[in-house]
Amino acid sequence: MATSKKEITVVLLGKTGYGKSSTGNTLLGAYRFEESNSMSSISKTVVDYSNEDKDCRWRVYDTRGLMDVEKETPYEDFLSICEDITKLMQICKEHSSHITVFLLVFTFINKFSCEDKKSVEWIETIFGKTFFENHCIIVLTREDCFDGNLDNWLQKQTGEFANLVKRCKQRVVPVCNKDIDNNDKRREDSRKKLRSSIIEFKQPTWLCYTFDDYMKQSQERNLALVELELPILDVKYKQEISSVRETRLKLKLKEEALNLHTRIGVLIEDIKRKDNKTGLLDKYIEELEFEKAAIPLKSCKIF
Ligand SMILES: Nc1nc2c(ncn2[C@@H]2O[C@H](COP(=O)(O)OP(=O)(O)O)[C@@H](O)[C@H]2O)c(=O)[nH]1
Ligand SMILES: [Mg+2]
Repeated sequence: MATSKKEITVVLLGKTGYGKSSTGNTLLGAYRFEESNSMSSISKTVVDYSNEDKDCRWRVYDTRGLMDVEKETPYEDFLSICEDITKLMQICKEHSSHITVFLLVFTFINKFSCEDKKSVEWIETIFGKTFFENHCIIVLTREDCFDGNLDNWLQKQTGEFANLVKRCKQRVVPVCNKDIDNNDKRREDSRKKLRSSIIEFKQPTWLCYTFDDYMKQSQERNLALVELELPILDVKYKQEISSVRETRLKLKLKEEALNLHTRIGVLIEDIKRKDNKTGLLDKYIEELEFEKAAIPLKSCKIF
C-alpha cells in the first residue's frame, strides 16, 4: 500500500560562489543545478528540482545570489532581492508548499565579511525577527578544505558569525560538495548528514515558513526600502518644495494659483504612494500641505 511521503521544501540562500547550487545537488543526490566557478550569479531567480527517498519527497529551490552587488544603490539591491524572494514565495504558494527549512550557505574558506553581515541583516528584515531561530540551518561548504574539529572551530568564532550561529541555535552542517575520491563517497555522506540534520531539526513540530509569514513582514520590508531610498528622496523632495515655494511667492494670476494647487496635490499623492504607510515621508507632505494652504487663491487677479 502506498504511504504518503513527507514533503520537505528547502531553500538555499547565500552569496554567489559560496556553493548554493552544489549544496542543492548534494542534497538531491543528483546534478540538477548548474555549478559554476565564475562569480557572475548564474542561477536564475529561482529554480527548483525534487527527488524522493524512502520516506520523503525533497524539493529544493536554488536562488540567485544574495548581495551580488549589481545595482547602483543599496536601495536598488534590496528592492531586487525583495522581488526575487517574493517570486520564490509565490512559486511556493502555487505549489501549495510551505518552506520547511532555509539553508544559509557559507564556506569554510571565506571570512565572514561586511557584506555577509549586511546580508544577514537584510534576511532578517525580509523574513522576520524569529527567522533564524525557527527556520534556518547554516551550511558550511568546502569541508574538504577544512582540517580540524568543527566544535573547536565554532568556539573560536567571534562577532557577527558567532552571533548568527547562536541565533540558529548551533545548527551548523559542514558539507563537502566535491567528488574527492571519485566515488562520491564524501558527497553522499554530506547528503545523508544534511538530510538527517534537516529532519532532526524539523521533526518535533514541522513548523514551516509560510506565505502568510512572509506577508506579515511587508511593513518591515517597506520601511527598509523607504529608509534606503531616503537620501535620494530627501534631495528630490526638498528641491520640489523649494520650487513650489518660489512659484507661490511669485503668483500673480488665478490660473497660475490653480495650477500650483493641482501640482502640489499631485506631488502629495506621489509622496504618499512612496511613503507606503511608513510615515517616513510625512514631513514633506506637511510642508507641501502648508504651501498649498498658503496659496492666495482668492486674491490673484484674472486677466
Ligand atoms: N572543493 C570544494 N568546492 C566546492 C564545494 N562546494 C562548491 N564548490 C565549488 O565552488 C564553486 C561555486 O559553487 P556553486 O555551487 O556554483 O556556488 P553558488 O554560486 O553559490 O551556486 C564551484 O566551482 C563548485 O565546484 C565544496 O564543498 N568543496
Ligand atoms: Mg548557483
